[in-house]
Amino acid sequence: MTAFGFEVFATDGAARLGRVHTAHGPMDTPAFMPVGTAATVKAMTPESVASTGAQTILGNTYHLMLRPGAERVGRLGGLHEFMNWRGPILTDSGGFQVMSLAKLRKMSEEGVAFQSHIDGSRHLLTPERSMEIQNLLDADITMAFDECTPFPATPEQAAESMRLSMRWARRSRAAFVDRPGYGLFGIVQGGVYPDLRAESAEALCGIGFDGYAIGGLAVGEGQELMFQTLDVTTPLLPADRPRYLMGVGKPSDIIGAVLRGVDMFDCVMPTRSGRTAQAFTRRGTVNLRNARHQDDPRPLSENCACPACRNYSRAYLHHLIRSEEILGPMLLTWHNIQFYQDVMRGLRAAIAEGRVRQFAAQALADEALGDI
Ligand code: PRF
Ligand code: ZN
Repeated sequence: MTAFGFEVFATDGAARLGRVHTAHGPMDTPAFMPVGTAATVKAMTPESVASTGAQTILGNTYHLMLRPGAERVGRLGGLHEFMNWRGPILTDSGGFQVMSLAKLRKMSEEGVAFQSHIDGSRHLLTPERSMEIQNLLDADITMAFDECTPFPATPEQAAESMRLSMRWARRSRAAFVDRPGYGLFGIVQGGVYPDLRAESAEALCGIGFDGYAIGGLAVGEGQELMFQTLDVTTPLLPADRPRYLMGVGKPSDIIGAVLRGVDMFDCVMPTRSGRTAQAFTRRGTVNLRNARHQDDPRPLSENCACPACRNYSRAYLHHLIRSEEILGPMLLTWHNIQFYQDVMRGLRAAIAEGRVRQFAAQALADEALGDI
C-alpha cells in the first residue's frame, strides 16, 4: 500500500509541477478535479471522465449523507466501488454545502444542525461526524470540517469564524482515522484579511495536515482580491505539501492561482456550464444556444480531442440544445471537462519547461480575442 504523499518535480516562480500519491493512485499537479457531488459527475460516465485525463473527482459529504446515506455507501464498499470510479476521490466536509443548501441551519461550537433540502429531515454535522462520513465514503482525501466565512465580513466576524474553523480543524485531526494512502487536508480561512490568513495558516501548520486548502475565496470578492489573498497565503504554507484552492474557478482564475503556488482545484463551472449550453474554448466561452451557430459546419474547437469536437458540428450541437436533447448537455460537459484538463496539462508542461508566465500571458491574450 502506497503512503499518502506529495512530490515536487519542478518549480517555475511560485508555480509547482508535482504529484500527489493516494491509495487509489496518483494525481499530477496542477490538477483540476471534476465535481461529482452526488456520486456522479453529472451527464458523464466515469469512463468518459477518465478519458479526459482527469485523475481525481470530488464528492460531497452533505449530499451523500442525505442520499443515499454514508452508512449505505460504506456497506456497498465505499464510493469508488459504488460509482465505479477507480481513481482518487476527494470529499468536501459538508459545512460549505450546509450553509448554501440546507434549511433552518443552527451553528454552534459543536457543529451545524440543519434540515435536509430534500425531505426536511433533521441532522447534526460536527467535525467528528464529518470525519466518520468521509471515512465511510472511503475518500482518499478528507477535508477538515470548516465554516466558509461569507463575503463581505468585518475583521471581527472573519476572525471569529476563522477561529471556530481552527478549533474544528483540531477536532477533525483528532477524529480522522489515519490509514496508508489516505490524507487529511486543513482549510485556511480568514476572509480577505492578511493577518487572519496568517493566523489561520500558522494554526493549521501547528496541527499538521497532509495538505492545505485555501477556503473562503471565490465567494464574491473578485479576482483581484482573491489573487491578493493568495499572494499573502501560499508563502505561509509548507512547500512539501499540496495546496488546494476550493471551488475555483474560471480558467483565468486557475492559471493565476497556479502562478501563485496552488496545486489543486475543483469547480462546478465546466459541468454546470455544459448543462446550460456554455462551452469553454481558448477564445473564451461560447453559448451554443446562440442562433449564430445554426448553420456552422465547423467543430466547436479545432484542437480538442473530445467527441463533441471530433464528431459533430456547431450546427448539430446547437440543434441538440434547442431541441433539449439530453445528448447536448452530455457532449458539452464532456468538452468542458476535456478543455479544463487540457489547460492543466498545458500548465504542467509549461512549468516543466520554465515558461509558465508566457503560457499564462498567451492564454489571456487568446481569451481576449473572443470566439470567431
Ligand atoms: N470550505 C469548504 N468547501 C468549500 C469552500 C470552503 O471555504 C469553498 C470556498 N470557495 C468552496 N468549497 N469546506
Ligand atoms: Zn471538445
